Amino acid sequence: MNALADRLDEATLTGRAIPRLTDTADLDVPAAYEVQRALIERRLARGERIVGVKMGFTSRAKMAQMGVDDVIWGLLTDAMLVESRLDTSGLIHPRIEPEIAFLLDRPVRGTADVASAVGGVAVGYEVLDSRYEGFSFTLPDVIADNASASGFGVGPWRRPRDAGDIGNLGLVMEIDGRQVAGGSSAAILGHPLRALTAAARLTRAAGIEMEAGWIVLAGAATAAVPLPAGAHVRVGAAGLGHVEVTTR
Ligand code: OOG
Ligand code: MG
Repeated sequence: MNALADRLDEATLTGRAIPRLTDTADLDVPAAYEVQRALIERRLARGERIVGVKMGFTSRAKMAQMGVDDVIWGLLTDAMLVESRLDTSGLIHPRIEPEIAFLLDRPVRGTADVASAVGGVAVGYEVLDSRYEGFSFTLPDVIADNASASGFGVGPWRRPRDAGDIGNLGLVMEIDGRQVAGGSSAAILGHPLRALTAAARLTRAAGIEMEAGWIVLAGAATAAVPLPAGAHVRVGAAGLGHVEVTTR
């Protein structure tokens, strides 16, 4: 596990893609999550802190884009949080996608009534950067690679009661004023709160407790698009406002 995690970690640090682990290693899903854990350990050893969970492949659009058909999860660290500017020069082949984000007000101890732990809802985005050549992978490969996590940003937090029903929100992503993706939050497992429940279930099964202050990305409702340098990206969700990022 450690040797595989080292390969992924080095690809992340150097910005150089590697062949898929499954080309040469026998890797099933449980083993892939062990590699993911070892990869996160390397980040923690460099002083990073876990700040949340990201869900992946919670919509058909994403599953179809990547040819994978199972919900996966990964961990977010403080170093991945993007303020409003992102230097893409150290990345391999970044992509960006719209997200719905939840902020937890209290720890989540079980899977019942996960919604009551939510203190905030926001529109967000995720920057993906698969460490694999050609952004191509099998399910165990992408799990080991921490679900392609690279960066993320969130817009203004709304209290859940002010956000209203988030089950069918229109999502729009623009790059330099041109719409590049659009969809509905209903595409996320039928309702983004289901992604939160799935996050609670899967992290719990892995012995991880979601803490107060953690952010959960529900998974993109649309396919991801290439993120160029020198671009201005704006992601909006009806009722949740906007979040913007400028790349260089
Ligand atoms: C894997 C990450 C998927 C999502 O929101 O579905 C994901 C990938 O597409 O490379 O973050
Ligand atoms: Mg995502």
